[in-house]
Amino acid sequence: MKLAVISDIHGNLVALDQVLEGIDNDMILCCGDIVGYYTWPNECIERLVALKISSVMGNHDMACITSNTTGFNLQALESIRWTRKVLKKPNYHFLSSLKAKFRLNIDGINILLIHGSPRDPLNEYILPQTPDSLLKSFLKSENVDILIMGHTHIPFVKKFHNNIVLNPGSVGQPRDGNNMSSFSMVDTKKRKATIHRVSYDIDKVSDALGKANLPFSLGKRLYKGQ
Ligand SMILES: [Mn+2]
Repeated sequence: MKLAVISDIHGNLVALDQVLEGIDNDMILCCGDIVGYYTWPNECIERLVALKISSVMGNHDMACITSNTTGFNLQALESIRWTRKVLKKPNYHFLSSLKAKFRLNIDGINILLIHGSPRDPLNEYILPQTPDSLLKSFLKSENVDILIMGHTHIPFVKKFHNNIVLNPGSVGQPRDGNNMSSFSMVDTKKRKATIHRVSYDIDKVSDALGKANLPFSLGKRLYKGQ
């Protein structure tokens, strides 16, 4: 089966729609952080619901439903406050229903989806430079063939024999110096994962921040891919 994996949308509907336009895969999965930062949290959730995209819970999704913003910077905090004000009730319930881990089996292959890491599903950052030994220990302890994590907004694919550990990068706020939206395609039969990038209208997202009275800096970082 051909899967598409998206993550860290952060209420950036312009980016999400651009990414979805390029996806005709059998199934789409999401690694969390659907909301926070940008101005279309309701619309992003509604897209996921309409397209039956399964998602796990991200730390921003959790902050939005609990209002616990421990560890958040000022911009993230302001944005969570704003999101809580505009979020519609059914969408609040949707976020509340998200699980920390999502397991599925496709073509006999065990796949695990998490926002952070297996040992800290919401908050641990697993980066491209994280030692392979740790990634391999996660594959073993979780008994999975393909482990997919988000949270860092930095894409990578690592292959260990037939197993894959990957981060699809971020749809709504890439942070690897490339301002194009990032997502991944996974071919479970061929055991192959690839990263894809698409550009979108950043001006539109930046302009909407001003109208919502959200920090200008959230738009600035989009142009830099930071
Ligand atoms: Mn995030």
